[in-house]
Amino acid sequence: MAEGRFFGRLRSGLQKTRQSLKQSLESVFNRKRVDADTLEELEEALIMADLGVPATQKVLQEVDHLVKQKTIDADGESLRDGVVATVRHILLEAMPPVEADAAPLPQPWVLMLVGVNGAGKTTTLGKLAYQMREAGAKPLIAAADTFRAAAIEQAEIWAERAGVEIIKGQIGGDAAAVAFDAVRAAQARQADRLLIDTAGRLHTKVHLMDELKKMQRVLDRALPGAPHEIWLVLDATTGQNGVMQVQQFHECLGLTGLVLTKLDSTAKGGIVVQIADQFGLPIRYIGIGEGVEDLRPFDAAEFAEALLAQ
Ligand SMILES: Nc1nc2c(ncn2[C@@H]2O[C@H](COP(=O)(O)OP(=O)(O)OP(=O)(O)O)[C@@H](O)[C@H]2O)c(=O)[nH]1
Ligand SMILES: [Mg+2]
Repeated sequence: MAEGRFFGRLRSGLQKTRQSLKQSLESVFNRKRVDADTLEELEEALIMADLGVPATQKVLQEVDHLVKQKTIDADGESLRDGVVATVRHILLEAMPPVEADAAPLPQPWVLMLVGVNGAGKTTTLGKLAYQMREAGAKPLIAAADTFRAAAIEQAEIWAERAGVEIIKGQIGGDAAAVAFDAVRAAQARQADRLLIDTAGRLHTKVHLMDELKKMQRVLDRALPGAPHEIWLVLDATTGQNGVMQVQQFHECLGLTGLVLTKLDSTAKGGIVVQIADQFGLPIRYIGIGEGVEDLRPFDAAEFAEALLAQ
């Protein structure tokens, strides 16, 4: 698929966020002269856009610095450049590292997707399976959400859509046991990626979080070193509560990445900047729709541009 189409999709996916940022920032950027009032207005607009206090302060300090250094002019239009540059800089810190040594992936490479109810775990898993298969890999899906019959059916629909096989357990069964069996199945079938869907749970419920820790231990027993990645799937429309979710899931499990979903249906995409700033966690993917292709690798420059371009 052409890059242009990809970017167009990202741009239209982020339209709501862009519109809301634009509305609040436009009057700031239209100022002829930057003074204390302008900076205060900028601060308010960034907080409203869910950048959070620390990231907002960072942007303000940097912009102030640029004005004082005369790197940018003290007018609104230059201010825009300063804001874009600072936001891009913050987002760059959340870019997944480039695998320089290109070490071969463990076989199978095991990924757990975790998150609160309805965050988009199963959907993301389906999109990922599809993309991996398109790229020539052989993924296997494990439906380790044994809470609801509908959850297993939903994973089955996605497996079919993605054209990959699925391992499922019994409703009410032990999710960790499903994960264990799935590792054995992946080995037997020579699948090179194992994608494990887990049941949604509140980050505040200790016993539910303990179940994830158990799955982590059981996976390591089935295949030392597994799971190789644990990604938190985060609904970007939840705003500030998302920050708490990252904190608690990370404390409990030691996350290795984030996926931010529903960026197409929220005006609060600024939360991405806040989370990038606050946790040193790579944002692996962003979800910009419900379709099989609506999952994009996170690209800081592209994202900043799609977010703040005029
Ligand atoms: N617009 C939009 N909708 C999404 C996106 N990702 C997921 N959804 C929708 O969000 C809803 C919940 O998605 P699921 O994948 O079922 O979420 P889940 O985390 O597996 O939910 P539980 O298994 O109940 O915890 C579904 O209606 C999805 O279609 C996205 O990027 N954009
Ligand atoms: Mg699910």
